[in-house]
Amino acid sequence: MIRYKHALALNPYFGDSTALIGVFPPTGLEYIAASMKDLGGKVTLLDLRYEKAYQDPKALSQFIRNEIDLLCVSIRWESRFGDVCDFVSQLPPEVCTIVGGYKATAEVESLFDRCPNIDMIARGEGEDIIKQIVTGAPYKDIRGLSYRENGRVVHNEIAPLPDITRIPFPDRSLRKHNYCLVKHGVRLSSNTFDTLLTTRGCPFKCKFCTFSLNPLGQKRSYTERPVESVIEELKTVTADVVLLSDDNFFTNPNRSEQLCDLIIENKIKKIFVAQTRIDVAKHPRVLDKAEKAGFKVFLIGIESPHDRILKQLQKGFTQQQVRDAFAVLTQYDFYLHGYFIYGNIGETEEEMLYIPKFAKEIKLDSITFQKLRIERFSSLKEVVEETPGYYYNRIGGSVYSNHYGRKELKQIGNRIQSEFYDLPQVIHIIRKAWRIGLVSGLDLMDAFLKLPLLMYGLARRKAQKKR
Ligand code: B12
Ligand code: SF4
Repeated sequence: MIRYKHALALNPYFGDSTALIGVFPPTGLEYIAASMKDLGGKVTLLDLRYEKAYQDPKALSQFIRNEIDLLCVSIRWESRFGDVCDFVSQLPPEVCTIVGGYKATAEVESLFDRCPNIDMIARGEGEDIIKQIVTGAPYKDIRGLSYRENGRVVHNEIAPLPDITRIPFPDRSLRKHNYCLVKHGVRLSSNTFDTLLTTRGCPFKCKFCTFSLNPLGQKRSYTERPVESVIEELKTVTADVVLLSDDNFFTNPNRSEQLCDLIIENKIKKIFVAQTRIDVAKHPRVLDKAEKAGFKVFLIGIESPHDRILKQLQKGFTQQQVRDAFAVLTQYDFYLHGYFIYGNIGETEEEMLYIPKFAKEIKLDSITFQKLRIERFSSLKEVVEETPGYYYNRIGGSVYSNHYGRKELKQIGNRIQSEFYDLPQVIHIIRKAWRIGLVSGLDLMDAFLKLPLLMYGLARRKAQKKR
């Protein structure tokens, strides 16, 4: 028995702070919509970042009351959690509402408390759960489900991780618009964007990372989709730029090479952005093929220039190995972006401030750097708790110490930012992005003309923040 006629898959995030992330679709929610789609009823997908009229909960409620008998909401991010709860709690209580996502799983109890209209929460990966719900399985039998019953909340046992080789990939025909790079209401590139997931999980065990854990703390075993299915999905992608959102696209270099071959063979012309480890530099043949297949941006987890900290984070490589890898990677025309972590245990100010220097030495084009954070299932949690003088205020929050509190780390962060992003670096970034075809001359001219609008948007956001 199918339990719904018309389901709404809702991405409830909107507003300036997620404007940049508006560039990518809500991948997890699209997987959920695809899993329900062939089971009977109609499915509508609404991404509130692009649906101004429905950012008003009254207007959205009206639509839901008129049309919808199953509401599926995705709550994924730490940021804006409070706003999203307030929004969801205003939606019609009479419509069956199920919520899922990384953050929803971590906050099951608090979500049920804050949103009395939520009937169920799918914990962890939700494809199998949603299928059972819509096909009428008794709630008590659905593993991974938490639900209300007679005024209390029942938590069923943990669900096994779904087999990704048989999960349908996102159906892009459910989208109503293209995903674009918009900042403060100003479109910054003529390119359109999409994401594609070819694997789930990661076999490495970096100590700070919960990427490869699902939100229940279950280690996500590294699983690959068949390459034929990836190519089939890729053929449905109309966007110009595709983020391969695998934790590490090059985990299995033979498979990556095979995918590159198939992209070339099938004449698929896209700009690919891939998350990777430095290990990819050991495979020049894969790099050659990746370049030919249209890979242009590598997002690389480096984390620290210091061997002591790399060891502490169990990153699995040394500073010298990073240097060796970049000596290879910089031979290619890839745009190289590095991720760093600062404020690590025992790290001095001088060591933190070496990040921008090191990044320039190895010729990274751009960097992002974050304070060390503690996630619920991170194995660093115990280390911080056992180290005198170190503390964190909340799960998901940053680590501070008696030496480096919030203010000190903010100042250090500002210095890393200004020392790396000086004028020559900014000019280098623009020139490189233009040279390798990430932005066109027209985009640059257009962005220049829109500069006043952008500044206005930025000023307005700053003013809103101060209020
Ligand atoms: C790709 C990615 C990105 C992309 C975004 C791509 C996109 N499509 O949105 C980019 C690079 C932009 C990004 C940015 C950030 N990211 Co990110 N990202 C990821 C990554 C690696 C993969 C996400 C993904 O596609 N997963 C695959 C899908 C299928 O899984 P899913 O989204 O969880 O959905 C499943 C379930 O949650 C559930 N589900 C989800 N919704 C629903 C709804 C219903 C109704 C049901 C039943 C089930 C359900 O079922 C889905 C299918 O199995 C994850 C790590 C990971 N492995 O998940 C981190 C992750 C999501 N990111 C994270 C973070 C912290 C960030 C940043 C804040 C980092 C930063 N400081 O800049 C930013 C900012 C994002 C923001 N909005 O503010 C954290 C989130 C932690 C949290 N609770 O906030 C994660 C979990 C990594 C981590 N462990 O630290 N990210
Ligand atoms: S940091 Fe990257 S390589 Fe390390 S465990 Fe996480 S996803 Fe894997």
